[in-house]
Amino acid sequence: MDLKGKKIVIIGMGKTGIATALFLGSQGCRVAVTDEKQISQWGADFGRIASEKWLKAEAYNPDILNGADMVVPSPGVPPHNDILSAAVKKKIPVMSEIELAYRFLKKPLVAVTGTNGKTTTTSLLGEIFVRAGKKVFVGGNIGNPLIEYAGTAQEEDFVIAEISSFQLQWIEKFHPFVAILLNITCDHVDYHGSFDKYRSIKAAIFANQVKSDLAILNAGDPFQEAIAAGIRAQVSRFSSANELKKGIYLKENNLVHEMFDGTREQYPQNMIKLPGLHNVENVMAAVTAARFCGCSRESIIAAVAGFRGLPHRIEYAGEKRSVKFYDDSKGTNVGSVERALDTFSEPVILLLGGRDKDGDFETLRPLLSKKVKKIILFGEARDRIESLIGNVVVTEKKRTLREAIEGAYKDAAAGDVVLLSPGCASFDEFRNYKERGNFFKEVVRKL
Ligand code: UMA
Repeated sequence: MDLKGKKIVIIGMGKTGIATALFLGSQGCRVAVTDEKQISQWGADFGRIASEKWLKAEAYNPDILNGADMVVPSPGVPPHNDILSAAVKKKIPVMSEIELAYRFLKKPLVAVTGTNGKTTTTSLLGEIFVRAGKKVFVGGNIGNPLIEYAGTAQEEDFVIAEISSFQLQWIEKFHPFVAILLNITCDHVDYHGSFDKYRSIKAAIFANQVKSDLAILNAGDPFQEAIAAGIRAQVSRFSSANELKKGIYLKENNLVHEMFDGTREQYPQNMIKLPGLHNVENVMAAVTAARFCGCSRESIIAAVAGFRGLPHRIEYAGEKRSVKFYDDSKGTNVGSVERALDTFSEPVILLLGGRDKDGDFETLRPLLSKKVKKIILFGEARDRIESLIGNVVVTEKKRTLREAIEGAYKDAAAGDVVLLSPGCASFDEFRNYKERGNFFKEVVRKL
């Protein structure tokens, strides 16, 4: 793809926008950048490129499109954004950063998407591949944009990338060698407009695959079963509930892998140190991908056994007066709250709230009656969530997360679990879910 001399517009100057600008600058493009925020609040690295001759910062309006050959929106810029809509109307090509990166990628790509478990599965795959003696770049939505890698010498054997629905929004040829769709539950409706749209965009991860590629599907998801027939790649499924003829499933404390060549291999379930059945599914998806890419069974077992999970994902945050605290701040949608609740057999005091993403909280009702002793709602979303599920179990409202934690501790009895699994974004009180999770741990420590 020859971009020399072209005018490319980048919307959003966060991590993705800055990395994309740097890459395009190195390709000889004229790069016009803009952001809804004041220039002083652009990403920390903007200073590195601010004085480059090929870069021009422009006002945040559709005039930036004059003479543009292409637009690259940052993932957080929704499709209904004014500048993006104007670009589509003017028929200026719009390409996401992962599509642009893909055009310059020389190494096979293992891509992981799904509503929940992406980061865990992507990180675990990285550990497995390294254990198997392969050189990898691990990136994408996990924190380091793929485009950063596209500009390097690309000496690795594989690229392993976490891919979000935001990034899949503007793809055309993006084509993973192995694509994993872990699960789909309702999320990001405020961004995509509807659950159906969100689902169909997730499914686009398989759109350009060919017969020699691998698509890994969750056998427990009716939507994935419905799209399976349209997938050109070989399909392998995983299931934590049922035996499969081909694929990987859980049976009598073993992960049984029925491979394409007719051989069967087993992995002990107790190699998995992460809590919950959802993590067994994440591991099953990772095993399938790793075996397809030539990692040995032994290296997989060793890497899985050594993998202790990631911060803010049902992370043990300490114990006070025999009350255990867990930080699941990454649980920003209803599906992840479900998964977190499934993990516990103890009575749970659930802290739910933050900035609403139009989550379908009513689907939690059966699980709440079964597992939750009390709900404490906090933040901007507290009134809406109360109107949806306020009558299931004892429910109380607090203004801030701090008040919610302190209230939970006051009410908790020995043996209870206090779980922060907010089901909402953090931006009403915090910069991101990490800041919220760290705040939770800090408050718990000082209780
Ligand atoms: N902006 C605009 N107009 C808009 C929206 C945003 O100008 O309409 C500007 C903001 O003012 C800001 C910049 O765009 O300056 C931020 O861009 P961004 O939100 O796309 O954030 P990046 O820093 O580029 O980070 C993105 C991902 N963020 C989102 O998808 C929201 C990061 O995922 C990812 O790690 C990073 O690229 C590298 O690939 C974060 C995330 O929350 C962790 N992802 C969502 C999730 O996992 O649920 C999808």
